[in-house]
Amino acid sequence: MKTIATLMATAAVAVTAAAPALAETWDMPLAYSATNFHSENAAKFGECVTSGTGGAIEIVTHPSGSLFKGADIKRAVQTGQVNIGERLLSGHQNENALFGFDSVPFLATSFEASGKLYEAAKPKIEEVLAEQNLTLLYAVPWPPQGLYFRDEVKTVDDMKGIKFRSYNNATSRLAELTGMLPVTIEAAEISQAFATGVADSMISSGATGYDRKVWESLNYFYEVDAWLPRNYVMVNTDSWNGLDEATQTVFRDCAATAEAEGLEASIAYTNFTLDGLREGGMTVEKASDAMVNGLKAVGETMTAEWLEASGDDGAAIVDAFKGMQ
Ligand code: PCA
Repeated sequence: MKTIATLMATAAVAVTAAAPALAETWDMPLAYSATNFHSENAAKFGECVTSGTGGAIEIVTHPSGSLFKGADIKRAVQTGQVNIGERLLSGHQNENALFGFDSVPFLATSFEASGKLYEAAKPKIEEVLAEQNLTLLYAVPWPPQGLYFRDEVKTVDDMKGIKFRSYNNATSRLAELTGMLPVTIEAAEISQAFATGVADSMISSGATGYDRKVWESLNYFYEVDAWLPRNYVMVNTDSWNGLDEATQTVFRDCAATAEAEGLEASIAYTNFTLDGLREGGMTVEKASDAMVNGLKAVGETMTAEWLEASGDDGAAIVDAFKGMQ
């Protein structure tokens, strides 16, 4: 005959099993503002995991670098200060040139090419991340990168001496090679930087200019389609290994959806945001042949430098990508 105590213990176990007693909150730092399409996509991804796990894991996104600044997000995930986060992949180019595969000028200039380049690079990038206790979940490209200026610019020669906001090593190098003066500033802070004259130009997507309302300070956007950098979502590998298989499957499925929907949003945003810049009063046009030719020369130098810095692994990525054409 069961004692009261046994009955009570059994009931307690039943309650524990039914409710998500092990419910955990996973804080997810994001570098970009809540209104940015990557952040909106990450929020949807978070809801997908939260509902898919029946609330056992609740993902809470923290946009605009509010929990960790962009430059600190990877370290925070690596060291387990948070379980998950999103960051611009090429932001880590200073650690390892391979992370900059998607910011090599004019290597992949369309969504289609950028998808192939990512496919070519992904195994190596996953390996490098794994060595750093990080598991890659999904990655989404930004729209093609063009040049923003306060004043009209016709050629690369006109760029000399202009203060330029950079977001990774490649953008700083582009500034140096065109005679501009780079200063690294997170997207979340650019509106202020332009308003106060800390910078008068940048390379970025229409999406970021639109999201940050840069028409309040800048007047020209030249479509260059120099490259399409990616944001990626990473999980701390110890945290990942602590998840049971069913939970990992929920994460993987939500990640696949986020990757597909994020890409769609990025494609849709390309023209939508360029129109938005025009509505804001900016001149938006294709870069002139003279400007493109000057940038291509700079791009060749940068490509050679990247190949040298990334060694055999970088060359293998480029070869694999070219083999897909
Ligand atoms: N926006 C990000 C990176 C690339 C882009 O289009 C930024 O400007 O920080």
